Amino acid sequence: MASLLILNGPNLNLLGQREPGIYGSATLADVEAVAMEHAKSRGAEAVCFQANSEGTLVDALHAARGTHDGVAFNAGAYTHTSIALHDAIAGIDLPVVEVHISNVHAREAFRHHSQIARVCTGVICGFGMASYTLAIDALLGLIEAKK
Ligand code: CA2
Repeated sequence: MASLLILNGPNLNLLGQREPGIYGSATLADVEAVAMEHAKSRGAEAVCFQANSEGTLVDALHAARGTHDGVAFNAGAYTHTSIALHDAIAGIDLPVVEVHISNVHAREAFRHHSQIARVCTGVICGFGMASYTLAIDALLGLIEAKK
């Protein structure tokens, strides 16, 4: 059974508590429950983890190697700043899909550039909570095609 890591970065623990106009009203627990259920319905497993600090996210990516078959990663604002996350993704030899709830390209200019997209397999943004289920489908398609 394929195992996916659903990794969320800084401030995503606040989902559903503020800015519902941008991020919707679902909480992180809701997002994680939908992701786990969706993976299960596809015969796979989703394991969820959230951290606010960059180093903990680097550690989570390193630990994914040999444990999971792919990662759906919403790096939050570190997407736009973190070379450390770029290097961690480049170092793990796993498919990583960059995920965003909002359409970052329709927002402030500082959100238009991603430091991690270059080393991700693909990017999904702007579909609200469905960005995660789309990322799961994309990863499972890749994993299946590799068999
Ligand atoms: O759209 C996304 O998923 C983002 O990754 C969310 C990040 C943002 O920095 C990225 O540019 C795009 C921010 C997550 C913060 O989420 C909050 C939710 C509720 C209240 C405050 C922050």
